[in-house]
Amino acid sequence: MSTDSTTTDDAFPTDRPAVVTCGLPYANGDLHIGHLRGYIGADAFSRALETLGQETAYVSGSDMHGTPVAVNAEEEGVSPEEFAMEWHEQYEETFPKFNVDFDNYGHTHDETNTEFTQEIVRTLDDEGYVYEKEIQVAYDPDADQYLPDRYVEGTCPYCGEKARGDECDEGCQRHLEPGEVEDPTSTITGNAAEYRDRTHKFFEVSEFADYLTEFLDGLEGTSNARNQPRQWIEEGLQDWCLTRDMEWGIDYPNGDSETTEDIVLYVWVDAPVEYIASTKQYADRVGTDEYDWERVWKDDGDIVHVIGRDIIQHHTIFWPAMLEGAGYNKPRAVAATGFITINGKGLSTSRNRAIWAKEYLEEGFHPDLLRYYLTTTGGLQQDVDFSWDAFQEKVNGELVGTVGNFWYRSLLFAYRNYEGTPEADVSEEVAERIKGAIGQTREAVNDYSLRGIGQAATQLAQFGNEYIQRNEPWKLTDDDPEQAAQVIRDCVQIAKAVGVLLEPIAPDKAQALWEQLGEDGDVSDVHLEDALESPPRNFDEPGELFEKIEDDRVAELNEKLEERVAAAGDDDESDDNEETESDDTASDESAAMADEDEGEDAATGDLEPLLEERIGFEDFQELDIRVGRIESAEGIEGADDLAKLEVDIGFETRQVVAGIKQLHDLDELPGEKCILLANMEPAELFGVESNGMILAAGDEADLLTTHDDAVVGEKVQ
Ligand code: B3M
Ligand code: ZN
Repeated sequence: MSTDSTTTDDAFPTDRPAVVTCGLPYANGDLHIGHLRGYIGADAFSRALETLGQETAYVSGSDMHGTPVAVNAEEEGVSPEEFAMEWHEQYEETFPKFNVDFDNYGHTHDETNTEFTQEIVRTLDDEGYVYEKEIQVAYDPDADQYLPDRYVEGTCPYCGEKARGDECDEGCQRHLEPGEVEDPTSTITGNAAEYRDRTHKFFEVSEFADYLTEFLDGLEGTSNARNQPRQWIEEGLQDWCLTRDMEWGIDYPNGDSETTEDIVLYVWVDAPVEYIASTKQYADRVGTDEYDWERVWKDDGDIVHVIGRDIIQHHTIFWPAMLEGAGYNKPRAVAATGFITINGKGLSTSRNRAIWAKEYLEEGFHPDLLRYYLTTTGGLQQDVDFSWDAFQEKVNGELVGTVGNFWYRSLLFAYRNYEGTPEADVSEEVAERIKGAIGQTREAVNDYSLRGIGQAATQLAQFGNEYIQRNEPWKLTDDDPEQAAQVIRDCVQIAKAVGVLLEPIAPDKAQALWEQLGEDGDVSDVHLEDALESPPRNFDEPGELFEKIEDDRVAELNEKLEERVAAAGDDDESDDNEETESDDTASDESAAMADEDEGEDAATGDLEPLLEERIGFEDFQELDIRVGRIESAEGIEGADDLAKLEVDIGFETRQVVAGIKQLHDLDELPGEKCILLANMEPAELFGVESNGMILAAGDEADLLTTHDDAVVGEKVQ
């Protein structure tokens, strides 16, 4: 069992309508692979739900408001509306090219979203959850302008990293309230900002602490989306400033008072409301008999949010509090993905170290290859590194070598010898194996494991290859034609089943196979059980559906990427993208190894003697020791002392096995910081892979940690 979901007796498919959403892209620039991971991931998940027979809508929209759009529009010298609309239209064209098939894709500036947003804020206000407060707001005297959010930069008060006005995107990922960033400078003029008093509207998020604790206990999805917010709640929730000194955005409802005259709602108020607005637009189009949006959002529908892990706080604290306060339903799951790195380094748009959506398509690669790579390389919450080499290896190995090879050899053999599907019943062994794969998919969906969904399909193809190899039908055609027909009959069924199972991830390729089998209609409309239905008796000569990526192609792509990163200049320190992880540089404040506190002395007689032999600094540097945060901890069955931990180390989540089962309350560990030796050789203990070592002192395994602001991923030196 994966640790990714809480167990539920209410598994998918349910008899309620579901909605799957992905984070709204800011309509402010080209899309890249970091964005695509979320849209493709959510698309694959929603398709997978449908194969289970779950009624599902997949919706999203462009995020048009706020400073992310206003700042970029200003640079281009156009109005935010015109600017955002152009990008919105581009996105609408791009998504289908990656087989991202939204049931509705709207935007936050339209009437539906404006109405919903104002209605929700009005309700929160009427219910007494909103109050006014005078706060200090950054102001640029030269530009004669207030400086909300991205108009201001400074230092994060929590972790000391460089931060933007409303988010610590290079450090601890926290949301920052107006006035919180230290040493603020204006991004318009570069001048130090002044602070001025302004009255703003605040939402009493702190009132929802108990509600949110309970909500998180029942929340499905990835464990990071439960554990991080639990920690924030423990630290004490701050109320949330709902308004900004800007023109671009949605007006505060009942907005004629002096306070609300020159302010608009903060972009993070109206952005998630687009999930509701977009669902309603879909229902309006297909009819509410077909899809009951009110049941989803106001009653008991299953709401699944797929997001990047940098916006967990917005989706697990602010958003559910807003929904609860305004009388709406709550999310069933929040699945938060890790980041994408490129060749082991943080994706950076300013350094042009990214794989752009447009570029990928221009290189002529099929979208399903990237879909497969992004969904099946690593678990959902892990960071995924993209390199053209790794891409080639995965495509050539799993898609060409395993899936494509099996499809082609089975169908070709069947076509040449039987002009299609041989007349025989599927063997018991193969029917059982296919049923097993269906069960695997079902479980993977309920575990929010896209990789599991992909693996169910590829492992079945792998079985198919072994089956054909083991039975050698080419040797049987003369001596035992009946048995030869049986083997090929089985293989054709496996081929079809692999297609049905792979559809959520590689919809075009699955459809192509479907057509090669002579099937009618769309494979995206069938359910998992159809994997067991016989394919048509006759089909035409098949073609190969996957093509090997050659080495010289990869060399060429690597060169191109290197050249453009070099051209962008590697001396540029700013990582300006919200998907970016900071590079692997330890800050000055990294935790020191030695504990200088000589408090209570243990009798030295009980201590292990000090080692005589000294090591050089180089030897020490070979140890890659990192600050980590424990995301989950569970005992390993059959092992008295061992626990399996998932530890976030900034770049990725590591699974480690530690001998602490008896020594710690495992339920208490998620959220705790720890110190992890990251370049420890992987080992397997009780069949569980351990990929690192948690450092602990003494027989009681007192876990090492840091005592200040060292952030997750920082190097211990
Ligand atoms: N527009 C993009 C981001 O921060 C932001 C998402 C909104 S989701 C409601 O990833
Ligand atoms: Zn921070």
